[in-house]
Amino acid sequence: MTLEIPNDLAIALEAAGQVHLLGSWDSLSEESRRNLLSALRALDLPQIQKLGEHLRKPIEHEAQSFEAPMTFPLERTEEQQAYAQKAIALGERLLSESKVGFVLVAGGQGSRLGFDGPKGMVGVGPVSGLSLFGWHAARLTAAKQRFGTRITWFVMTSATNNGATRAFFEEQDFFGLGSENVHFFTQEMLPALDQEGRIVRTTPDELFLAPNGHGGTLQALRSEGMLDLAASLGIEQFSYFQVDNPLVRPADPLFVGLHAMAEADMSSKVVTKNEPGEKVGVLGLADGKLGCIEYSDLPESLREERDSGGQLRFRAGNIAVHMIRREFAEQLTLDGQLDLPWHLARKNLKGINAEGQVAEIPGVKFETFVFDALGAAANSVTLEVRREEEFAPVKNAEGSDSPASCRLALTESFGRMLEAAGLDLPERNPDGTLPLEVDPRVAENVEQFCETQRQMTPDEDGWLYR
Ligand code: UD2
Repeated sequence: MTLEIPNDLAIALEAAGQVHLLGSWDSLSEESRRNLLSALRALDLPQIQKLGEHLRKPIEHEAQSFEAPMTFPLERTEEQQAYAQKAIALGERLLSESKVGFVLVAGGQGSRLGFDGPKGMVGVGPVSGLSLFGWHAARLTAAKQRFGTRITWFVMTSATNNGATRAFFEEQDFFGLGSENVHFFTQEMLPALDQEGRIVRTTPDELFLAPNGHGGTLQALRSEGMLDLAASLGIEQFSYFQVDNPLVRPADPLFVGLHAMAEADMSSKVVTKNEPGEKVGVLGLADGKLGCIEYSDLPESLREERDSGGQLRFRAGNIAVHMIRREFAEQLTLDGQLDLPWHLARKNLKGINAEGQVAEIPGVKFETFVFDALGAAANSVTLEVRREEEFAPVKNAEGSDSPASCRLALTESFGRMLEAAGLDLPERNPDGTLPLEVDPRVAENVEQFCETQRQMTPDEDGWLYR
């Protein structure tokens, strides 16, 4: 018996303005019909209607007032130094009691990099070639060694890279962390729409789906059972970080402690913006609400404005590193209520047109952003950290924020460790990097490096401390 379009589905699609999806039905094979039906059944049509309404809305309301956030600065008064010491002690205790769980967001596609696979598989170790996932795992192993913390690692993937990510972790034997301590969860995918609000198809039986943005982490933690799991393990706080930055410190006792001492719901690390034109979002208050103000949303006069110390007033560059109280994530996602604003990315999408031909279709992808949850936080800490020590993201194939610039930043940070310990630096490679790598399990900063008595292991590609 040939498959036919169920009546209820046809009516629902018609009502939602999506009947074009059935346009090629008569020419589809049985298998394609089955595929299309299961994709259509999975759609949340009321939600898609809401997304369509966004397209028709006038340009979003622009904020009227902007304020810089209070930050816990790098240059500290004596009082702040004493406070930081207390925070470190508290952070170390919370880590040693395994009250912190680690959330890595790795659901986005590595397409901007031109890499065909999960971005976390990209190798950035200057000597070892260690992958981004491998760096994060090494930092977590280091935390296990330093604080005796049990590592619980929540890794968010999306349908685009879930299989490949899991396969890579298995192939790497979970980097020695134990498969029972690594919990994969997947974020939701959303259909992309054309400018009239119709769902784009990539083939006659496949919809154009894209991950719903890192704001989807919170809902996915809930719907995939991670919040319950965390509660059952006694985890009170989540340390949230992105896959693209191997310099991130997921287990930083100062950050954990400051966040906990302030009884904050959600906290952030920031780096000082290099210059007014640097295109990073800055943390700040827009109309009194804390969040990340996109470069393009900040009026030019404010982008340039300096405070009495001569520093940019809006300089708190967002590096997407947060502490999130577990109960805050629970409250935000209670009964599926999470209500983060939609951000629309308008792009030409490769899909099929009304005639069934492959074409570039002017379309829109919808995402929510995790930092929009800051606006709901009763308390929040903004901690300033050194860019050269904690931020070297891999975003582009070449130039700034590329694997090459990331490797350079890594070797510079290792070079500073050697210099502080009074050791000679090896000769630089032609690309300017040092043939040098310090495993995070040996040291993650100058102080730790100076305390170690490790010998360098010569490797065919350079010197490796491990
Ligand atoms: C993000 C921030 C920017 C700054 C910067 C720091 C936004 C809009 N901007 O820029 O303010 O903090 O990072 O590096 O976020 N991801 C998912 N699922 C998704 C989308 C993204 O897991 O649906 C992950 C992705 O794997 C990556 C991270 O989120 O780890 C950042 O995503 P991005 O590269 O799209 O963000 P970017 O570079 O525009």
